[in-house]
Amino acid sequence: MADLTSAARAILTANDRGGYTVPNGTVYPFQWNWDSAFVAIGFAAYDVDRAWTELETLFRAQWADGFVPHIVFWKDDDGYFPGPDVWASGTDPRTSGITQPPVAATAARQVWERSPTPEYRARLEALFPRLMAYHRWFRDMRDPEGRGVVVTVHPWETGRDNSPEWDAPGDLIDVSGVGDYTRRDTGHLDHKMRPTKLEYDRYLALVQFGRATGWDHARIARESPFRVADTGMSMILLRANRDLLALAELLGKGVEADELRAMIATSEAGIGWLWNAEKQCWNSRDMITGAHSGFVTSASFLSFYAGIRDAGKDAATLAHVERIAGRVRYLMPSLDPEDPGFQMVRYWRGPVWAVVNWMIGTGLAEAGHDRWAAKVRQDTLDLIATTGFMEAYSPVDGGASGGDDFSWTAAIALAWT
Ligand code: 9WN
Repeated sequence: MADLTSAARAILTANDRGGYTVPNGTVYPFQWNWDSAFVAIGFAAYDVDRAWTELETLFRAQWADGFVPHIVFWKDDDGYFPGPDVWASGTDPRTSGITQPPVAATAARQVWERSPTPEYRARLEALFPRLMAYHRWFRDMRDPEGRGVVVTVHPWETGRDNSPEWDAPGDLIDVSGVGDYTRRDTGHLDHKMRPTKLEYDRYLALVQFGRATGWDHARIARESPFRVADTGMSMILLRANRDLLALAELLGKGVEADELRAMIATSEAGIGWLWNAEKQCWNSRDMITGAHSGFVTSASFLSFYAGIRDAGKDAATLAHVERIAGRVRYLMPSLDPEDPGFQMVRYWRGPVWAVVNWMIGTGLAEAGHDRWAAKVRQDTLDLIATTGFMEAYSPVDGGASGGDDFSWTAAIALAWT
């Protein structure tokens, strides 16, 4: 374990660009939103000051309306496409125009609880209004109907980029005007581990759509050809709202605490819309057609993390865990291994991701499902110890998927050892 911990620290050190950490030095040379939140949780295990800095740097890129981008382009680098010129955010620093799963408030609480000193309380107090503004932005821009879910307008926002959950909703995206472009990801990595050309065309068509609106988020929420209630982001925001509420109470922020209680109540009342009664699983739903995705993915297991306690749904969800555990060596595959589209090394269509496992395992432990919580944690640590700090792993044989020396995988090793 000592070796794993020091190797994990070495990766965070190598990927530190001064105040923020790149997910991986070659493939992803900028600051990513939810990566930084997990990285802060990892830093908190041994350097709380640096953990706060990671979050503070991310929120220095927050827009005036509370939005926090999914990528911050602090420095130029040609190694990634699409770069800042394609996004054309018009902001300083330059950023993307979409967000990512809001893990930041959960990370802030984790960091705070590692070292609740007066010095860090001051930093928490300074960050709190920014976190609050981010959560209000989600409420106002991404749940305009008050359904208690998060409506995403881009697969990249979900962090589960090529999940099959986005296939059918993606059919409505017109890719005829996308034009030529050169991908960089397939220059660094085996194309079999990456999204297809059609998926990239869709990603870029949505970037072009957002850019044409001048990144007007209200308009994008109304008019985007891709609007999906993502079960992952919805569960993650519900959890983050609970964590932010705990911080609001700690800081004596009564008005904000009431606001957060209202957001939580809205989610608790509405999130059941994402329950697929036929498949007996949590899944995403297309806002345009109302259709359930019908896929059991790793996001289907985030309900425990979200703090949802429903005996019937919990039992059905645990039955899926048991069934899947009987099919693969390592939990939790990003797609049901019995699905015909399961591919063990293709990104979000099969591989295990350490950060999702951390959320699933944390939720299972909090809900008292100790056996499964222990397995998810141990499988994650076994994968890391055997294969290295990879981007993701085959749930079948533990082989590598994607890049190596990954910051958020190192962070989870630190959080869990
Ligand atoms: C697009 C950085 C990011 C993660 C995402 C993961 C991958 C980017 C890409 O890498 O997405 O945001 O270009 O493939 O899917 O979850 O935040 O690690």
